[in-house]
Amino acid sequence: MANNTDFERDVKDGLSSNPKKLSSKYFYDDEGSRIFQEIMEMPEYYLTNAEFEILSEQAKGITDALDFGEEFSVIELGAGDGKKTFELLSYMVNNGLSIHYRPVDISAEAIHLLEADLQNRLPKLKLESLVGDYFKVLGALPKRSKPALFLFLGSNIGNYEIDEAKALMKRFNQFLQPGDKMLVGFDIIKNPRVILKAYDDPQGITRRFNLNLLKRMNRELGMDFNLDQFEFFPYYNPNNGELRSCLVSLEDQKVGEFTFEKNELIHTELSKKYSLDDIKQIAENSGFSLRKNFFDCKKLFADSLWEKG
Ligand code: AVJ
Repeated sequence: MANNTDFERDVKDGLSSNPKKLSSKYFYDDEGSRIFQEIMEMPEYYLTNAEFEILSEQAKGITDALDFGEEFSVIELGAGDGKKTFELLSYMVNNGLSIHYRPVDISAEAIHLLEADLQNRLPKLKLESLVGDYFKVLGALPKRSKPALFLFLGSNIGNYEIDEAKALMKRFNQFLQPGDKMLVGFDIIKNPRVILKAYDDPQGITRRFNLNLLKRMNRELGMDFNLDQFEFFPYYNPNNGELRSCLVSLEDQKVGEFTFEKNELIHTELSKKYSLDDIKQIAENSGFSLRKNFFDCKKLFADSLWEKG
């Protein structure tokens, strides 16, 4: 788990750099995870429904493509509420497969809710939840005698610049054993207005999600941000598929040691959108071969199945 000193150091570095930035990984304190739940329920945020459709309607296709036999583990990086994953897991369990599910998440609250819910709805599932940073948790996993499917869903990969994404997948790759597979969720390039709408929602839920980061800094780092002095601004560049979110300082102001000019930006998040070509490149660049892409009926989203090697 990211401890307070990591958080403090990253905030200091980010607010001292030019342009100013904060890492979106710090969105997900317990409150942030709750706001993200609200985002996933917004009609504009098509990503969740599209991936839900893939995992529920193509559970058989995905399971068959694994070619794993009766018993395997499913290790999910960034499990969140696990609502979509439930669809895939229940198909597997109800078809007599013996699944050991290990969800990993940074939010203890999110993962404990998920655990209670799953235990209740799928009592035959072997469940072991893991709270903390991906790599700390992966490093502590015991050696497996059965194959594993790693899940990195929901377009979490979109938070990384393309080179960082390749590096991240390379690092994940090292925790896979030969024959293991990985299912990665990508948001696909589409009509620019549809993309922007998903982040610029009229209800202001995404705005609240971003401002919660300032609230968290106030609470955990003793800072003194006035939330009314910052405006949320998401923008999309259809030339490169980058949806970026930022906070705009509405006044010249000082918060502790940091000065903000009027209209100065704090970059908070990259939510990258991909072409099918990008996906293949990332896979091949990080030690995987692409086995098959699974799409929703509108081709808004892809869950891409990769094999190590
Ligand atoms: C969880 C990183 C996939 O970038 O779409 C949703 C987070 N940010 N609305 C995304 C998010 C604003 C989301 N991911």
